[in-house]
Amino acid sequence: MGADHARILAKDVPAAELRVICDASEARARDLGETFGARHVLTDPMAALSRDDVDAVLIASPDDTHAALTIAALEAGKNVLCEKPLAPTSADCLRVIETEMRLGVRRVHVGFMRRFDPAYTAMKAALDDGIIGGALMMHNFHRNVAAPDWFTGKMAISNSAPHEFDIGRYILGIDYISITAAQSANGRTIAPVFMTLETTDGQLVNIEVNNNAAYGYDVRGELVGETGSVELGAPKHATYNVSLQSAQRFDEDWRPRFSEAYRLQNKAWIDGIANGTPERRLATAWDGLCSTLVAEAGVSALAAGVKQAIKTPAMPAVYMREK
Ligand code: ISE
Repeated sequence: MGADHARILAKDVPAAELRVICDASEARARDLGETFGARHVLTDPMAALSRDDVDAVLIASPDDTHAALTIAALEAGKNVLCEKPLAPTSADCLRVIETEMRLGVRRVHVGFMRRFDPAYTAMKAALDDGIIGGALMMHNFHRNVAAPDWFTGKMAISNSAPHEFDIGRYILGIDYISITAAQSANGRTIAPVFMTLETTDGQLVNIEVNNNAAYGYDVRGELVGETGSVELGAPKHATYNVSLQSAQRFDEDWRPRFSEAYRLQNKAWIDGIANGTPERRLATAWDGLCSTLVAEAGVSALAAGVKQAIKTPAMPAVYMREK
């Protein structure tokens, strides 16, 4: 994912200059640096964060390093785009928020790029424009081809589902009040997880996460309103008609499926730094906290087998967006 962000920033965001690539593997960092024209290659993130010639840092390291690196970047006066989740624990998300508030800045954004996806944008516009009436339910499918060997069962909830937690909260303009979670008992290492959430406005949101779908990367959604519904479209660029069959291809993973969303998100992030006004779709550290609170409750619901309440604290004024 870091390599893909390096490519986007180097090739698709003219206002950005890719200055440093930092990776635990010097060989990989050097290869990327040469490919995308970064001037410096490092393996020590703190050395990268402290450079005077760096204004902004994109963090795409393993989830449990996100909070510490984000805090270090804030302390070094940098702007941050941190890949989701902001942190696997709400306590670490709160450490980031406390750092921003102590420094009196709001310089952290979180990589919930689906907010910039054209299909989700159309879904939100249909609701905001009153085309389907008031929102009642949202159905979500999130299917990966195969989980990497380091992926755990609860990561379906803590690593994959945060996208649905956030996009549901963003489109509906709500917070969640409860979650139930269950996993199919077919014995596979990462069997599908099914969740049902209730919102502060009385809606129901359900999410299927299947990290071993095998057939393709397939993300679907349907927003159901009082007078209609909006289904998520997926960019299918071609239909193949051969041997008495017609077929369309699935993407192998999220990078091609959400390539436009990543491009728009990263451009909005850099443009917001340049003009001093963050684009309102960019997720903040508070959005990161809200998603992780849901994920923590979801993991507890899965373990306990009973509905878990979700208690979202009042949003500090500094994170409130103008309407
Ligand atoms: C991955 O980290 C992502 O963020 C992808 O968008 C998501 O589809 C995948 O399930 C996650 O593991």
